[in-house]
Amino acid sequence: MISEKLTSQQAIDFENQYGAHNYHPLPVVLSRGEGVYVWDVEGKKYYDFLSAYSAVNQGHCHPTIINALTQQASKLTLTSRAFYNDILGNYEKYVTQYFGFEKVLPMNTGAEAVETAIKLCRKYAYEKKGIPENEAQIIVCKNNFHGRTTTIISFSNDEDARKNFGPFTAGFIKIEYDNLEALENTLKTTKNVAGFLVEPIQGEAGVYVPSKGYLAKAKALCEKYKVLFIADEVQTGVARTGKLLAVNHENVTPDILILGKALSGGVYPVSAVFSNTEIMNVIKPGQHGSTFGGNPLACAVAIAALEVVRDEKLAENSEVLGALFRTEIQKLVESSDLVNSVRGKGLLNAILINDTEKSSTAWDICIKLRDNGLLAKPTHGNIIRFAPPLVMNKEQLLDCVEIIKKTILEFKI
Ligand code: IF1
Repeated sequence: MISEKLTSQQAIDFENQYGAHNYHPLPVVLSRGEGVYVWDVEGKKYYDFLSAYSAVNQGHCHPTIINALTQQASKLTLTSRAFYNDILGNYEKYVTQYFGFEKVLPMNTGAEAVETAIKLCRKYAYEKKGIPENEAQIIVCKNNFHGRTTTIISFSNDEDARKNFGPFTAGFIKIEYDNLEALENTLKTTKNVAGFLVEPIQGEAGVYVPSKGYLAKAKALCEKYKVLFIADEVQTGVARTGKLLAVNHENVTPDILILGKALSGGVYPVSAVFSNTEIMNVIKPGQHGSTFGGNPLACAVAIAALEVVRDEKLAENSEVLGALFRTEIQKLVESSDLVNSVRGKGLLNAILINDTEKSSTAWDICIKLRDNGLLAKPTHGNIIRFAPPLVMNKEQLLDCVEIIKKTILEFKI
């Protein structure tokens, strides 16, 4: 047990000296979380307006989820899939019925689930559609973010994510996001297309909400050309956008659904790939897996996390408070020339700062937001993502709106 209590600066120095420098965190050192709040080591309280990139939808340390964790942790944490256990089957039944799919393949991180979906899509294409082996193509969107493994960055166009990590995996075609003509042209002219992998809202790219009907029409095109529609809802799923899944806004049922992050409420790494029996059964014993995939602790935590989403009506709350947030911030857009626009769905929102991507303005604003008691972080230079836990109430949201307005109106470039 590490007993030494560090000051913020000591904690930062230790991370600098002993940790890889693969992040540039906002200078704040957190030591406690509860609901919509986090506290730093000096005891200062903040609203968490990032929710660990939408993993903590249920709020920090939700008692129902923590209780499930501690109960299971003292009973059975990991059996591996070499043996059965008394909770995985229960979980698989619960979670497939919860999201409306026939089968689930449990993994741990979002990237692992995306990799799993890619493998599933390719294998289905070879074994059920007769695409020649190693010729499968998967259509993806420019400015996508699906994780950081070598295959996933192979189809990224973010140079920071790719540089000097090659050689890359073949078999991916990039098209414009929210462009149905580009999708149809590619489907018409490209041989061996196995699937279309898409984020219902592009989170990392800057919370790009596609045109109304895009997802439904894209799914229809996939049906027409017999390719699998794969929805990556790692960030948009689990009530974040005001529905249980972002695809629910358009009544779209993906052929393959990818979840992660808030599937566990941020308490434990839990991800999952959902599909129907025909697709999922192309994977036979020994062809895919992971030591921790579907472990008892993950199952217990995920069931509790999903019960919280349902019992506390988090999707409905996200819808209502998200609309209120955008309405209030729109007033700021009209009264400040520092904020160009606000966009989002449910409680996944972002503001566009009136400065270049290369400027430090968005970062500097986040430093001031921190000083004023609200934690958020820019994505791509001049965009600040706002994604509080979905357990936030109206009073807290309006308090946060006031902090944001005050910070922006007082900000001097
Ligand atoms: C980081 C970004 C967000 C995701 C979607 C798969 C994954 C993610 C749509 C992979 C993960 C995380 C990764 C984290 C920060 C965060 C992020 F900024 F990186 F892009 F949310 F926008 N699909 N997103 O958003 O899931 O393997 O991380 O569990 O890498 O810094 P993971």
